[in-house]
Amino acid sequence: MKFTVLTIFPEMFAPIQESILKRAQHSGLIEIELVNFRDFAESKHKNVDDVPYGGGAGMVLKPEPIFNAMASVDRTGNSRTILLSPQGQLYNQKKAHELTVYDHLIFLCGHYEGFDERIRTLADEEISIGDYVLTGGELAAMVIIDSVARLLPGVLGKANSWEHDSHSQGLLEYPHYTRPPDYMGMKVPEVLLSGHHAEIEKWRRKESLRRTFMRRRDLFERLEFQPGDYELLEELWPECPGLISYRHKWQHLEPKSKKKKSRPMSD
Ligand code: 4F9
Repeated sequence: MKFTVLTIFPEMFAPIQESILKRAQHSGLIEIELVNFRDFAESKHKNVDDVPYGGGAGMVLKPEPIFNAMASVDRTGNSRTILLSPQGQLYNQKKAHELTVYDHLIFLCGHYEGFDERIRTLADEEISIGDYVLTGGELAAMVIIDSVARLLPGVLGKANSWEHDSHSQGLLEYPHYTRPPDYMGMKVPEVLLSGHHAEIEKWRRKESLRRTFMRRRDLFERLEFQPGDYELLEELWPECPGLISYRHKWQHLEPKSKKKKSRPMSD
């Protein structure tokens, strides 16, 4: 996948030239192209901003440099142009997966107090990474590039190693442990040392449900439970204050009791 970023601060993108994304670029899995739209400014002073019509504080990004920069971007592939702004749709893991279908993501990074409204017509969509204001769209573009790139086949070592990530099933991740089994009296749960894979999977699912309930009630309320969750939730509710009030949401998963039908004996 190719990522193109239109920014007046290309040097800000050093963090995504390291580690896993560095390797992914060297192996050709991703390409990151940085376009400095100041290079496309028309005035002799290369200014990219101007005072707002109607007055007011701060400067506004001019349309010409960004329109000219966009015209220089090769958009022959299946591309999507994204404007980063606090007024966009809220970003999440589902959205990251949705963006993996494109060959080319193009990011428009605003700065200063705002941008000329006509710049919005260049974008297919507008995304916010959270309800706060940044000094510009660059950090938001990096967040999206990082979270999308790691979902692409081959970027993380093993294919689909993101499947157990927090949020990928709408759940938070279970706790992880490595050696030693007892560190200063803090013990690794016995089941993880048992080698009993089915029991380990059940424990992990139960702890994911517990964590999601305790830490992210909003996510818990939107969960679609699986049949195997019945047993885990029935174990969990006596251990989790407040969970009992959600019991109606898993009662339909109660396994049908397999009563043996009484049938006439055939001697
Ligand atoms: C962009 C904030 C995306 C949150 C862009 C100032 C921004 C932002 N998500 N803040 N410019």
